[in-house]
Amino acid sequence: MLQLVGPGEYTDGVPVHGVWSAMHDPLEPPRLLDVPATELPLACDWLGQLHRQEIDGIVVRGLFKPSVGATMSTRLHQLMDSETDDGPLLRMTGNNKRNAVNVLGHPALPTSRHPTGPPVEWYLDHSAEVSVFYEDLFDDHYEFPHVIEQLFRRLAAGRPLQLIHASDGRPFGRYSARGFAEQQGFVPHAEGMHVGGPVVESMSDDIDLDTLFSMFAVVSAPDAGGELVVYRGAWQGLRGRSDQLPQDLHNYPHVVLPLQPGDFIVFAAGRLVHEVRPVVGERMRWTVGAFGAFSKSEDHAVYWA
Ligand SMILES: O=C(O)CCC(=O)C(=O)O
Repeated sequence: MLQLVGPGEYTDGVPVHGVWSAMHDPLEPPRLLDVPATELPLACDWLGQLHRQEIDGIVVRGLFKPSVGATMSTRLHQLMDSETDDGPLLRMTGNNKRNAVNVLGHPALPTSRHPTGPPVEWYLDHSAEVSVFYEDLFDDHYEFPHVIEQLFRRLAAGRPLQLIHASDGRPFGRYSARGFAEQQGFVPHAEGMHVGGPVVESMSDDIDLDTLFSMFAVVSAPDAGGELVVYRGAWQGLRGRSDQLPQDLHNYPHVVLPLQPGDFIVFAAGRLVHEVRPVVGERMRWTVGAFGAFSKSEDHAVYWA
């Protein structure tokens, strides 16, 4: 059964149902559609609704079997020990545990290594270097990028989702795998605060960066903690301004999402403040994800890592 999540928090993993008016009151918590993969309609335009800000996100439960996630997280653990000429393959993105993850891939957005985002050439070279590891990660029976592109088309009334390419034809990074170890998480932020980096700025003028979204699949869940919390109304959407978060953020309407292996989420991370609560226990939280945005013509969307 299709559920709208909210208001407030999940209780023991069970979403609280909400009844929504046609206009979304800014004091209501974010609106997330929550649907089992087995009950997805063959075609709908939920991503169009996300684009028009009628909803804030879509959670698809059980997109792949937990056993697929278990295989992927074993491989990711093995890759954590690999070295490249440039240092360890999986790097820490932040400089303290509360705001850091181990990442396979090179985010186009700021990290501790590139506080204003990586230079374009560096990003393209390093993304090509790590792309071979993804071929190993998603085995022959589970072609992850293909599954996501198909899912997107289905949720977006047929609109295609296309990987971004640089003007010389080189592909952007496709995905990054993010491993949150004990105590690691992300402090509250909205992706729209960081869109000024060189890689994002190099994107075609046809892309509407005010429609930025995040999407990721959950590969493994921690014993506790690691929930995604999405807030409403806490940021005015001033691009590139990261100093605007209210002190009393936790009083803002929000949803807390415990996510399980096999779940997939796409949400308006560009305009909505969100955080990942610190992971509790030894089991890592692994996700594989990317960022996306709609074209100005609204007839397709693009993604990159
Ligand atoms: O891993 C998560 O739950 C969220 C990561 C994040 O900040 C994003 O995808 O925008």
